[in-house]
Amino acid sequence: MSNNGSLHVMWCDVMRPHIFKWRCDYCADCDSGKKHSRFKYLLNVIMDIISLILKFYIVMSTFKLKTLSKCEDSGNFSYGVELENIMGSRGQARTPWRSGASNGASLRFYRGDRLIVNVCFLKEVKFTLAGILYSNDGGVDNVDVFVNGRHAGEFNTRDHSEGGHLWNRFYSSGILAQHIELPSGKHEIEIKVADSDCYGLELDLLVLTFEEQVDPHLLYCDGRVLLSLDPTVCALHNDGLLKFWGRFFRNLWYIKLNVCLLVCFFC
Ligand SMILES: [Ca+2]
Ligand SMILES: [Ca+2]
Repeated sequence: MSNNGSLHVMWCDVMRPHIFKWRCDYCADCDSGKKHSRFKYLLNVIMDIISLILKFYIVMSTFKLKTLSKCEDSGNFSYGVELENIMGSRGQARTPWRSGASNGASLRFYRGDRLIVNVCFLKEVKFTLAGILYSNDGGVDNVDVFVNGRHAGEFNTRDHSEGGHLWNRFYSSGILAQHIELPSGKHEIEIKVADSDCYGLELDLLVLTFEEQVDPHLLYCDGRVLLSLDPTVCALHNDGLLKFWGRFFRNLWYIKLNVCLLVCFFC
């Protein structure tokens, strides 16, 4: 047998183990003394190496899954609600793309803006408002959180600026409220910007941590955004000119101003 044939036989002896079952035909050919071209031999070596890499990847993935299940065994089940999705499609003026944000986008909010997140449970639950991911580039903002109309927690954003670069850097508010017990049914979580600078802040993700696993498909029922009736100049600018005029007639402050101007005109 030629050197090439000896190599084939050696290869078959080494690779005969069952982890390379798909190569059995090739090895059987080798055993029978059938010669293969050098190209075919190298091709099979490359295929075996790719197979080894894939098997290694599968083993590592399995290890990761086990690590996750250990976290669940500790009794905590965390779920996140992407807050920009409640406003609508991503990439709009109020939902800018952010590479540093969860889901790749966040929700731009200003003083007086409110966000209603309705959550649904099939059974009684006990959970923690584990935090809200946010970004801020500018003055401090104050955010209140209510559960079914009752004040549950609040946080202040970091007061610093780097010329706009910090909008893509997201921080956690920290735990807002613990040991919240709610019966089955629909419940309301409200996030309100109690105060802000002109530029407001960006809300990214609301994180809830439960003591027992809940159905993630039923957790978020629906939500809505209630924009401030007294928006900051930055909010008006961000929403565009048309929305500006829409707000002009809805806004109480402007209505009062118009009434004063009319009174002055007729006097
Ligand atoms: Ca701010
Ligand atoms: Ca997000």
